[in-house]
Amino acid sequence: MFKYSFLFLTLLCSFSNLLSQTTQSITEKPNIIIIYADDLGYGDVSCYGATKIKTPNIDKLSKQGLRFMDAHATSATCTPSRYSLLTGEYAWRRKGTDIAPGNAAALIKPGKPTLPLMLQNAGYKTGVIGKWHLGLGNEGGPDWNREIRPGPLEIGFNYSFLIPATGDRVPCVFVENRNVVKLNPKDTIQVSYSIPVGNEPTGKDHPELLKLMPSVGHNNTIVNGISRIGYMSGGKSALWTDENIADTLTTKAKNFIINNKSNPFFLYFATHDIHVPRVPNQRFVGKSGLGARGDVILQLDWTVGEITKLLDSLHLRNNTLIIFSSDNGPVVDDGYADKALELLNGHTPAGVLRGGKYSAFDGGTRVPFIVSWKGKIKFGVSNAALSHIDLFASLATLTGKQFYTNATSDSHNNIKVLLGKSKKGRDYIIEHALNGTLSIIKENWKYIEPSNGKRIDENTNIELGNYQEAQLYNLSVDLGEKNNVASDNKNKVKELSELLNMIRYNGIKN
Ligand code: NG6
Ligand code: CA
Repeated sequence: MFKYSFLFLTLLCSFSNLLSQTTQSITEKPNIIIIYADDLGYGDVSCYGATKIKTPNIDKLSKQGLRFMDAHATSATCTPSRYSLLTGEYAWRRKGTDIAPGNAAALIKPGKPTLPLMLQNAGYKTGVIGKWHLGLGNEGGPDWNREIRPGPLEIGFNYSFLIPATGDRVPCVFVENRNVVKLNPKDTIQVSYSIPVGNEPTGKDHPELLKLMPSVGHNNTIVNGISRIGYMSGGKSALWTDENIADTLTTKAKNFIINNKSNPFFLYFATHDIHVPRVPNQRFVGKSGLGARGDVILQLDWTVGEITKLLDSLHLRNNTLIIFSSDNGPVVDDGYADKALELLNGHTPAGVLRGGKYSAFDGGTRVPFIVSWKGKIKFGVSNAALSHIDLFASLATLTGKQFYTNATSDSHNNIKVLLGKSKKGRDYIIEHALNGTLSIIKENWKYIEPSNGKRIDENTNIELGNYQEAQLYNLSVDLGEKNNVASDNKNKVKELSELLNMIRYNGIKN
């Protein structure tokens, strides 16, 4: 009896040793940097085919890694995309995760499993720098004059330096950890999204004070000669200067890297570029020949170069996984008369794709996606289907925190795809457009569910992709979604609409 138990124990020990060795050998803890651009389109950078603009630093990153041709943000707008990226859960499962006003309460509640929390538990120092747009504070939104919580520090980040919402929404101040930066306590900040507060001039009443005119909306409080969405007063010493946002964020990101170079770190670097208002630093003004929109693409490219050069100089490239992508597709005129449309000069921000930001067509969510990890990822191009929703489970698997992959059934482990070790991408991709329309892509067939939503967004002139009848596109021959072949492929429509509904209602995991 004793003999057998001993044998059993010995076998068990060697089995568990073997198991831990295997786990150890696949577990790695590289530094992880996600550079998350805003509104950058599939056709906006030269390594994705842009010819009217050159993005040498992004192209170089692509040459040092893998460029995905079929990678998707989860939504066609910012807030839901970012919610999904950080939680691994489709935002459309949660009410209140559409484009958030600048005084929204925290949308990701403390206690929810998140990407930064998972990495923190894996031993990482975690930081978020840049655009947040996921709300701050408790119900009713934050009091900007006090400690602001909950925020990133309550959901897994060790450090944060934020644009609270967007560049075009008040308050136009940075929040570092729990406080507004450079706030004079005697000059308190008031924010409202319903009624004017204080005596600050608005773009609506004082267009003569503007250096950049709105084209749609964006006519409330004027800050730095630009009128915004929402009203604010006070906080004069804390107001940002739009021309310096990219410099400030890049410096903060570089400092975070330098300060954490000796331990594994995760940096979620969410640039303001290329969102509106597009106000490039003087160094980039006029340099693209495509107006402000092109100039801020150059500024974004510079930002990427600053980060990669710093990593090179610190000899961290062998030990750093860099992911570069965008939160949603491109838009040309997004509410300011910055001549983006007039100066396009034949540039096609969405490349061959139909639609753009806000849209159910692929222009809404198919975005540039580059991964680079020197010595680990081979240079190349991948046609595998990939979604931002999978970063959570994939990075959990990489860093040995697999149990987190059960936290959300939406996020699947696709680490092999991400690292270029498998060409078989995600089984299906779900896309989420403004006003809620869902689409599904499986084996290059794309189904867009019927919708009563608007066909065209009158503000941006973007085709939203909403039709009352079902749409089916064969993306292998029709990436531009021009021929709706639903009526000739009724079985495919049935199969995909059923699969979409199953995912929508049951949250199945393949
Ligand atoms: C829209 C704004 C647009 C932009 C967008 C959010 C108007 C007319 N349009 O409502 O300018 O701010 O919201 O963009 O106000 S996102 O990339 O953050 O989702
Ligand atoms: Ca965006």
